[in-house]
Amino acid sequence: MRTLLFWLLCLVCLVCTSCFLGSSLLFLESDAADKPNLVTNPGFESKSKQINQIPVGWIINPSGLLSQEVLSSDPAEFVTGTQSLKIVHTQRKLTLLSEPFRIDPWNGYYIRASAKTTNPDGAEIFLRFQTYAEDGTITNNYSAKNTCGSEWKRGSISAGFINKKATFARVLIVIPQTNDHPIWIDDVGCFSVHRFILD
Ligand SMILES: [Ca+2]
Repeated sequence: MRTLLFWLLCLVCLVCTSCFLGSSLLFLESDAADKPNLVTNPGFESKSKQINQIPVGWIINPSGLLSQEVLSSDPAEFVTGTQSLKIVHTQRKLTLLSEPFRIDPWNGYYIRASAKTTNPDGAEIFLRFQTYAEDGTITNNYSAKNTCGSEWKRGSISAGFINKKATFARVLIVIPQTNDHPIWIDDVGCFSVHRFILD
């Protein structure tokens, strides 16, 4: 009877621990300090001055928007470096996708991006962290909403318990229709901040 009680207690503890870990995963900006940023050109500093040239290290979807004047570098607004990416005059939602980078599914990742807008109603930016198996199949899709306004606002994702088939990932930033109210994006990042097993 005592043995049964012991194992029942162990089971309860295990379930509680799993629930706790699963619901309390929260990485902070301080966890990313001194860690390498896995995103190429995260501050949109490497970019031609020409309007509509996609920043180095990023692609845009749908690519048809390239024919419109929607993207530019803005040296008047930035969080890091000397410029940010300015998006304006979009008639529909668009997504910025970072270049893919290698990940380890046993690690935990902190993902961030800052945004602002002149829209008096604010703008809802969606930050996503998408992981993929070697064949390109999506294995995980983390998402967080960043409702930004006239001041720079940072949104973040704490990602862990990644599907063990995942080998690489991208950061995605989903921009709503802007019309005449620009949205600025800067200071993107993805950092490996935790290890779930002992090496
Ligand atoms: Ca910048």
